[in-house]
Amino acid sequence: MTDKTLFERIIDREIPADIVYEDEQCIAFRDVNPQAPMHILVCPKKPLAMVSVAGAEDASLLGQLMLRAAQIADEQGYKDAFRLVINNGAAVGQTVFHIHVHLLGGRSFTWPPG
Ligand code: DGP
Repeated sequence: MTDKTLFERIIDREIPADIVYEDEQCIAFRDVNPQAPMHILVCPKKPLAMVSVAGAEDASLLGQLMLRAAQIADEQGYKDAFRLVINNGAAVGQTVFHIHVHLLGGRSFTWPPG
């Protein structure tokens, strides 16, 4: 048995993923169930369950996720045309309790979101 989240297991290379970016703090890989032509998950390596449990000490890390998402979008050809989504809590659709930013692009999106 393991207490690791699915995404910690991807970080630790225990399960495969299509990794598109990695540094000391963050990792980004393609979503297994893509909702757009570009659907990448940008995660901190620190195992924080959700944004609402992050603290002031995590401010820089959370900022890094935004910056890395923008960088990856640019690298993927979606510099000024991407959407970032973070689900915080099961009630709004979070299923993996390790913070991740959904980076989506390559189609039109409606507002408000569903
Ligand atoms: P959320 O619902 O916000 O917690 O998003 C979780 C996402 O994780 C969902 O879009 C599907 C994706 N996902 C689930 N299992 C795997 C997996 O094993 N590999 C990858 N790459 N993505 C996964």
